[in-house]
Amino acid sequence: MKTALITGVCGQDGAYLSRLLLDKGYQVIGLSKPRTSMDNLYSLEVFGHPDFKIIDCDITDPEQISWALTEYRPDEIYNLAAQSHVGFSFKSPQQTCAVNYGGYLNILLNARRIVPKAKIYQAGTSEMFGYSAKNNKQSETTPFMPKSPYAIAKVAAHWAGVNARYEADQFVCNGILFNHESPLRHESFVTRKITKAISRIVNGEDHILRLGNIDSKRDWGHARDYVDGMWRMLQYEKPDDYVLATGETRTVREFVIKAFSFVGMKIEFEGAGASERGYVDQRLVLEIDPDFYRPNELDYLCGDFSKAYSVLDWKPSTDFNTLVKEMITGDLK
Ligand code: G4F
Repeated sequence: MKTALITGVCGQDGAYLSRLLLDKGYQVIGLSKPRTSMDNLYSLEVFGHPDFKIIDCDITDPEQISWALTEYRPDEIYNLAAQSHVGFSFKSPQQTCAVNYGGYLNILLNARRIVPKAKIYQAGTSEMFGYSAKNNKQSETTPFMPKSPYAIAKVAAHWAGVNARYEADQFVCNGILFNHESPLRHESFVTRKITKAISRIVNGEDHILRLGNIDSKRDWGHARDYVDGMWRMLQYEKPDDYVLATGETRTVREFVIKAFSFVGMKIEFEGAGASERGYVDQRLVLEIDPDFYRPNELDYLCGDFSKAYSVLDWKPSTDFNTLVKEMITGDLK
């Protein structure tokens, strides 16, 4: 039986990846900061599985990481723990760096000493492309020019992993993942914020959806597909870096329109910029709130996943309509 260690196990990706690995017969050791909600693990029936164990562990603490690696000696390590909010990283760059880079170094360096043969997956991000992303599709060869503290820390972690292959012969794969969503997505991310708000409106609440930049474009896929890509990276004969994406991009506005359409509502927009409003049958349902604008917005992302397709036989299986429908249906329930 293989053992996988997953940091950030309580998040959306941690829950889907745990489910996938348990179904493949792995023992899964999940690390999570104390007092994190386990709702996602319950909803996928991960928590309570005989081969699943959860450990309180903050990746910024090298002692705890060292203990977990010594105790469980994993074959595969998936580093999903992160301060993953791009907007918040502008307010807290040092904490973001401490977790997203420093925490990862704790894993990489302790693994080198304790389990040198362990295969490591590092959760990188399309945010790393930053200024390079200009109406072109981004691939593994597109330069990283990060625009946020979040992305800067992720770029540092990416290169630490690449260098670990040469310095210490560690098997490290960097996933460069574009946005991936699901009904388990936290509502601090825009897609879930939208579907949750719409479900409240449908249920008769007097709720107004307040958003920032609704014209930024994102390449949105389903998290379930992306965790399968993570696993495939570690099964391939040699470590490498891969983009996982859908190759399609849409504005936040298009997501809003589509989500409203699934509940039989047509949203109409009036005004422009921070004064723009959205109405359904003349009822105000959406306002722009500049508090959600980012100091340095990355307003276009669209990924080229052809390397993952040709090497790993990976491709996304959930289209945009199905994703939005699954999310809105989940929230209506
Ligand atoms: O949903 P978001 O917060 O996701 P973002 O910033 O693209 O980052 C997500 O995807 C990355 C991969 O590309 C991950 F690395 C990262 O950890 C995270 O999972 O924002 C999406 C877009 C942005 O352009 C943002 O400015 O939506 C815009 N937006 C507009 N109004 C908003 C809001 N974002 C949030 N979170 N909240 C709003 O009210």
